[in-house]
Amino acid sequence: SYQFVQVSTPKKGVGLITLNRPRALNALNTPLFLELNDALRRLDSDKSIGALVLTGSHKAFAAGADIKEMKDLTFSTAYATDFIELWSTMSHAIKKPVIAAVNGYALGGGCELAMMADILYCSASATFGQPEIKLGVIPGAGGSQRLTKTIGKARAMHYVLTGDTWSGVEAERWGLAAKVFEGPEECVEGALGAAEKIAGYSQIAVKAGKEVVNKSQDLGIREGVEFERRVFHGLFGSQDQKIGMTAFSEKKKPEWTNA
Ligand code: CO8
Repeated sequence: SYQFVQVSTPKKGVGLITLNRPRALNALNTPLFLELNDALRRLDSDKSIGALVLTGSHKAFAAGADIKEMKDLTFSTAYATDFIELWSTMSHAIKKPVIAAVNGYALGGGCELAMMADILYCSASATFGQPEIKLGVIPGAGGSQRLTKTIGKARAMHYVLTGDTWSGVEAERWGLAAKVFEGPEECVEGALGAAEKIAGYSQIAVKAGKEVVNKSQDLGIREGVEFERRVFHGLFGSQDQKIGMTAFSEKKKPEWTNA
């Protein structure tokens, strides 16, 4: 019953969210985000779902924050309402892995949203960019930080200050995208396939895997390795560790309990 997103479960254990505001190239406004966050939270708390895919149309993953909604915003309103806080649900509150399947434009907030996903896949002809400089502002949803950590300062500075775009092929070459596909259909299928594979593993181990990799973004190597070891130790308290290792020893397929 959403207006701006579509939700389906095209494969076992996989929740697919499709941004659906085609006339505005999926420009991200508040009503869309309220729906997106609701859909993300619902899928995240659904025990039958193990992984999520977020995509847009063939023409646009999302062409950025809605400029028309933003243009009259004042500092005091932005500050008082903590404008953009709404955007952080996917990166902070969702525990299940999210794969972004990026086709067409991923500009400004669209690029930032894609970078909030745990895994980013794209098609060769996808167009990424942080063109906020052309509007008299800068990235505001983590773009300057995530882009720099991923593709390095030299390239990030170039793209944030020029507003130039880069292709899906470059995104993969520079490590922003985990995989690049020939076309949009292959990209979405590839993301759904990976999500199905992830959803077939122990949800408790998948959650731990996502948590430790994300921690590497905030911690130094020493603390990060220590954190990983504690989480690794903790998994020996799970049923699925016993199930997984026993199944291997007995040459059987593990039947996960997610406990
Ligand atoms: N916001 C609002 N409407 C948009 C947006 C957008 N970001 N992008 C496209 N649209 C609308 C157009 O206005 C147009 O609507 P209408 O038909 O009513 O005029 C419709 O979508 C189709 O767009 P075009 O006719 O422009 O389509 P083209 O194929 O000619 O061009 C482009 C496609 C190149 C993607 C072009 O639409 C464009 O440049 N869009 C803007 C891209 C942009 O600057 N994005 C960054 C926005 S700023 C941002 O994201 C900040 C994020 C920081 C987060 C927090 C902010 C505070």
